[in-house]
Amino acid sequence: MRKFPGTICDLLGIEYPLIQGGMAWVSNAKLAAAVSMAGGLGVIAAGNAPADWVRAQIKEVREMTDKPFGLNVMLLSPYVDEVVKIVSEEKVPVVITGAGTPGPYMKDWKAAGCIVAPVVASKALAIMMQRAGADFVIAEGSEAGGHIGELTTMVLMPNITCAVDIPVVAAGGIFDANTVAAAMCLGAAGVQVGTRFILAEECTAHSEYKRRLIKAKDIDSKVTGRVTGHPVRLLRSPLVREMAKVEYEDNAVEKLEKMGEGSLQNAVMTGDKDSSSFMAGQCACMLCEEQPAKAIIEDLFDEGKLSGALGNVQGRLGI
Ligand code: TUI
Repeated sequence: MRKFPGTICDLLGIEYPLIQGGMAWVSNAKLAAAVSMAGGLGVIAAGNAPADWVRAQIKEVREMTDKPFGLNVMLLSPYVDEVVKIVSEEKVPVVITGAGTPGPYMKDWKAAGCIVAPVVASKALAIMMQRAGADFVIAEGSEAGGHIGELTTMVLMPNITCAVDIPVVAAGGIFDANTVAAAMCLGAAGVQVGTRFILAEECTAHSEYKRRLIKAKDIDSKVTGRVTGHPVRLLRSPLVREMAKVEYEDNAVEKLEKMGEGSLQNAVMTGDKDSSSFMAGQCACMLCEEQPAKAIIEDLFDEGKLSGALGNVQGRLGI
């Protein structure tokens, strides 16, 4: 029997209904290729990177694998107009958008044959994206790392699955077979997993970033920037403490933007604790080791673990 019927596997031509999160600077060609080769959808994150870097990463993935891959376009990027054009020129198989509304770009991307999947954090945006021609949406709850919306995955998923007819992929808080099973219970056609892939052996993020993820406790997950209107979830650090002090001062928006500038790139490239934003989802506290991407995927979709999770549910419900 075909594995994972009724998921995004057929649409995307992948083996596991898994999308690797598009994490700025973390999700480069090497990580994306490893995930795609292991049967998921590997994703390059354009983040705030210049267009030349993005084009080079696409070329690199294609040199490493013939499997489908995705490009995550962060719509607040200063280079967004150029990156949007690269998507069509390179006929990127799957384009995922974050931090905004991709409506104006949709027609060109569809004409170039791309599959388009916006990340949404509300029902209204999901409906709007379906109308604009999205192939599926990724509902990202506020357990996720990085830029987040208000609602948790548990509330966002049912809100969106009942409002649209296109497939809904769940994101935020998914890191093992139990949480994959929970997402499927909420009607997900697949999952997007970010934070756990920072601990992939093929992920080139700095060892200090990985060390902080492994030692993180549940209460180490913080949200900064609520006052700027761009809340960001990250791990507790000296920089986060400084940001919290500034948050309610005069000109907080400008000050926070200045403090945050380059801080994600610093986390990934230098690991310097005083100038880094170690973005991570709430699930960081559950992660304990570095593993090959393939082993992560096999653990997420381990048949024994998935059927164990669902068997336990049936057992407790007596059905
Ligand atoms: O985009 C993300 N996560 C990100 S982007 C990022 S880089 C960054 N750096 C500094 C400040 C801000 C971002 C780090 N993490 N996830 C997808 C996502 N999209 N989450 C929430 C949303 C979202 C929010 C509002 C999508 C659409 C939206 O629409 C509002 C509007 O524009 O109407």
